[in-house]
Amino acid sequence: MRTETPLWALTFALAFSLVLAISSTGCGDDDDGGGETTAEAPGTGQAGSTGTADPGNGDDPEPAGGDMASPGDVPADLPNALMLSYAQFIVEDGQLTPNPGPARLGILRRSGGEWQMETIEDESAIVFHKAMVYESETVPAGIVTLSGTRPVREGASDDEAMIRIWRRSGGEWSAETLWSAKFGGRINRMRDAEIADVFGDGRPDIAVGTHDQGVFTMLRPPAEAGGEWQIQELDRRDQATFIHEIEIGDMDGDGTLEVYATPSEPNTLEGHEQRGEVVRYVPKDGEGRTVVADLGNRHAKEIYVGDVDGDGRDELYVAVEALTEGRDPNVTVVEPVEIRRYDADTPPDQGVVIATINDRFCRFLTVGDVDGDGKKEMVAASYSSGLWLLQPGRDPRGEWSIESIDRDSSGFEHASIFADLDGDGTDELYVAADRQGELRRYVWVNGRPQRTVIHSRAIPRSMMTWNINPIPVSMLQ
Ligand SMILES: [Ca+2]
Ligand SMILES: [Ca+2]
Ligand SMILES: [Ca+2]
Ligand SMILES: [Ca+2]
Repeated sequence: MRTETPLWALTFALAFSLVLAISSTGCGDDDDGGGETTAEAPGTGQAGSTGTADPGNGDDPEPAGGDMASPGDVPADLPNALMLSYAQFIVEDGQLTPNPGPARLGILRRSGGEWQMETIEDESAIVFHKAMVYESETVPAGIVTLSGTRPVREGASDDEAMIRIWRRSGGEWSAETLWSAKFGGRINRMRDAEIADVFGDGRPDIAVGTHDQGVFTMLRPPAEAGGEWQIQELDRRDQATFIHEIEIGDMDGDGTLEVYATPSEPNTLEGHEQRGEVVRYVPKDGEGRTVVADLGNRHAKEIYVGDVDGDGRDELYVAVEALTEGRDPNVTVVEPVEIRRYDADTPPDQGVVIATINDRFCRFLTVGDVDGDGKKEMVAASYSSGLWLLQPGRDPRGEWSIESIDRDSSGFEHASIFADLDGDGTDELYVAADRQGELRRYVWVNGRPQRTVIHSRAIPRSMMTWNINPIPVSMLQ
């Protein structure tokens, strides 16, 4: 009997087979047990200031931090929690099955000296790609989720991708659907979104990119409380175009926000050449798609727009995936991951390589201030070579310094975020090390990263963490 592998299964099978190939066993404790709070010294090593990270050539690991460090000292109560967006596979009798479970949102908060995990599941989807806090003067605060579905099937009712907003009332969570859609392909995903006042009317909008079909849509909140959201589709490609990432910023400094997206060709199992680009839209000015980064025979699933170098102007960073040869598990990197920088006046083919990472891909860039000195740092979370700290040098348009934060941290997405959960003005780094089945917190003590495991699961491959975002605990009451 010939069976066709559905695309979602292929995607997840690819993801999980890669994770399987590199996975170790036996780490973690109970899935929902709140995790074990342990302090560890991550396996760090300086990669020097060459702008190149090569895990094969790093120095010997050195212990992190000093004797004064007490990294386990997370305050007993934190005013902010973390939202973890998951896809999950059903575990039966302790065994992992190939059956996807409902989309799952984990809310992890620290209260009374314990990390406590609460979960929300949505049976109408098999993945939450992201969850974000939303609030405007016309819309009460809630958690906005982006979901992806099973493949479209005749007569099925669960194959619409959805943007929903969740609120708690009387202890129960309920969702209001802001936008649900099928895009004409086999699978529907609200793949990424960002929130900002893109139209400049004082109300934050939601900019959404989809996978498949490369649809770019703006969700505009009602002008008056209780009114309807406006759904404005501003671009649509075809089934062979996936958007993985949306960013918003003002790179040209004219006071109007631009929206950036990363359309690329579909993934292939071989992982060979895959064309991609970064495009810009200016919805307020009615300006359509403009290519700002032409990545040739390569592509990116991760970009970051923001003022990292502190000169008052936003710039674009693109994590260009490697060129590789061979199939899993024998993949060779031909051209490594590059982090390229583009300013508003950079031609699309002239991005500056600020760092390279000898890995296959890097799906998360996050920016924060690890030492509270007012200057920002960037963390690149690569697929299998760990976490890297990137800092601009004297010329932020040249090569940056790059050093290892932790080599023992990996995952297909490797979702990471800087967030100041304790509100002390210094960002902590939170990382979903899916291969290790752990959620980890890093703080910098005496200039060195200190790792604490704040949650873990018994079967690392049972879940994939797509995104992490903070949420005020006051919204969870
Ligand atoms: Ca602008
Ligand atoms: Ca800047
Ligand atoms: Ca800093
Ligand atoms: Ca902090």
